[in-house]
Amino acid sequence: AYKFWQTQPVPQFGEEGKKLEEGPLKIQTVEEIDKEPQPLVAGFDWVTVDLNDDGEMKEVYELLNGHYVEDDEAMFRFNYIPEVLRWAMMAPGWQRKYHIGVRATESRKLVAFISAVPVNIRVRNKTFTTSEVNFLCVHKKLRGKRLAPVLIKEVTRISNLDGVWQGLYTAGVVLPRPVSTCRYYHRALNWPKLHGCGFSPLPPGSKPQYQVRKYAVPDGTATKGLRPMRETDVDAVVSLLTRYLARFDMAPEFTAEEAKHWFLPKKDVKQVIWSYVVEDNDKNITDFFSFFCVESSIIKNNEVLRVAYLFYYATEAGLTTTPDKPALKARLNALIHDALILAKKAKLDVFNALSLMDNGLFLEQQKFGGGDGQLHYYLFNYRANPIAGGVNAKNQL
Ligand code: YNC
Ligand code: MG
Repeated sequence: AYKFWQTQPVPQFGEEGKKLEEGPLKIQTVEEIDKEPQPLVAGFDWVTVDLNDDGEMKEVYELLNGHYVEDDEAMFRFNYIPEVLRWAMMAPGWQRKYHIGVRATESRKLVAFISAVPVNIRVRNKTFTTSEVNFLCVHKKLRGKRLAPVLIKEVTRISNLDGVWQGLYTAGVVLPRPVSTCRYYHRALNWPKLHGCGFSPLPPGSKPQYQVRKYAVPDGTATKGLRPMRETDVDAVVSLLTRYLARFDMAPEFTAEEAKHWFLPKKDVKQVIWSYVVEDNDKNITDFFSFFCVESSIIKNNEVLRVAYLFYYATEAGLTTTPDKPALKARLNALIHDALILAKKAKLDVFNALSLMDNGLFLEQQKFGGGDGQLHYYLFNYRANPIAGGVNAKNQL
């Protein structure tokens, strides 16, 4: 088992248990790294994809739309629209050489893809740069041919040539060896639609109108001072979020430029990201929350589900010197309740969250239910002791 992964600088199964000194597993220099990619089997070529080119963007979109991640029962498949792909893959520090594709030599068809963006991540008291790898995809007709390891080695090589030695990624599958594992939780916003497509069963003894009533939310938000985040809030949000994330063992570090990219909506046709702040009477930003939308295709009828994912949040209520759990719990419940109202207004059908950060303080009260899905968090070339509730919320993508 794990013929490829057992050759890679990742913690292997069977080594867990003892508390380890944290840090890189393998130290190399740029001079030792191959200057050329590993050759592909005959009939296929390496390419880099130009996501600024509408035609090439469409090719990536079509590959992912047809061949990317499905749920276990093959009912839904992520439908990454170009707005989402730009947001995810053209974050600050992005470079075209990290948008790696494989084309069939004859037809020029794009048949495989992998990407990465640089992310500074803190694991306990150490901060380092990682390549955050995402959108690994092989056309269904080329599965099981060991192409995935070749793509992974290529994105590693490109990272290494830039002096980046660590990787960060998530997957639904178990690989050697997760640093953290989270569960997905779902909160219905549009129950009839979720029921109609098979996502939400009718609980025994219930009736559709009871479910609709259970998940109804008020028309307007309740938190005083809540408003959409603006560009002038970026520094205040970075300060608040940095202090809040310091409470967790693993978290990304945001520069102002990154916060602007990840949290402020672009002038896109379709909105991807929603971010809100609470401004108090003294004009201080005391709270922040954000969620993004990724559509999923309903495979049986070709409709789309608009799925909200809880993204980052922070509140001064979590930063008091003596951690005051009841105050934090009350504040987070108020904020997330408003997030549900705003997501409903934005015509999103379901709100997802993971079992990470402080989510345990509100999931039940806000009527989230545990799903079947798990998300495993991985670090490449870094030994770390297990982390409860890894927090790179962006890795839900
Ligand atoms: C996966 N998701 O175990 P062993 S997530 C990593 N991530 O290796 P083949 C995976 N490895 O067990 P196929 C993986 N899935 O022999 C499978 N593997 O050691 C491993 N699905 O390769 C697998 N996208 O080519 C096995 O498999 C080896 O043809 C088998 O291709 C796999 O983006 C895949 O789920 C996933 O498109 C491409 O099934 C294909 O089946 C597919 O024979 C649907 O591969 C879409 C899908 C994955 C989404 C994601 C994160 C990827 C992270 C990759 C690792 C990055 C490491 C860090 C690098 C930078 C380091 C620096 C610096
Ligand atoms: Mg393959």
